[in-house]
Amino acid sequence: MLEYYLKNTIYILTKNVCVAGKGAVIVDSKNVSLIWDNKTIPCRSVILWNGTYSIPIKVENVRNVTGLHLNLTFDPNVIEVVSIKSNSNVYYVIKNGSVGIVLTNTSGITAKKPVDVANIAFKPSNMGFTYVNVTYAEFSDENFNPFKPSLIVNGSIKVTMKGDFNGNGRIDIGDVAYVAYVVVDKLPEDPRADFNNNGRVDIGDLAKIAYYLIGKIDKL
Ligand SMILES: [Ca+2]
Ligand SMILES: [Ca+2]
Repeated sequence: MLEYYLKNTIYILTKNVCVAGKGAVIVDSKNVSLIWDNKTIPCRSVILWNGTYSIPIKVENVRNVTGLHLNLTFDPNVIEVVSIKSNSNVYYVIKNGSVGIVLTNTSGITAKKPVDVANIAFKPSNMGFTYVNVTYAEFSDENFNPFKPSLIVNGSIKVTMKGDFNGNGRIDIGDVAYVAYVVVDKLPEDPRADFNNNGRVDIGDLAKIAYYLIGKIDKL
């Protein structure tokens, strides 16, 4: 029993969260995309700049958890946290760069494998990178005694501009050249460069970013 609890984990946005293909490609007039940086699986969802999106807070290896108290921090210059959603009873307070969360579950949360306990709804604020760190976490067990998770895995969110492959915050000739290299297979396939949404990076995508750079088209 004790060993079971020793392995319990809380985490945000690990490699399991963001699978390839999550989030259909959606492009808005500002040509801005948001990329979830999960470190191991490339996830290149392009989403609306002014939309609201969510990342899950997950737990695993827990049994009969009756409550959870969390504090998260993030860079408010990169994202704005809008709300915390959960199927459990949830209370939260959003401050500048942090969010405090209390949730209770009168059925008890039991999970060997990762399950969502809440979702962080956020909007991108600016291009950039932010960690989403768990700075405090405590569970309540079936006897209402608090205990700490044995492992905490922090998350991160990266907001980038669509087509900015060299990461300098603007579309430039370097980005166009990058696509040219992908098209001729001198660089690996990169779904971020599929601007015409036909499932592959081809000459049409190269033409699109080239025309965007010289102003023939106004949307990538
Ligand atoms: Ca660039
Ligand atoms: Ca294409």
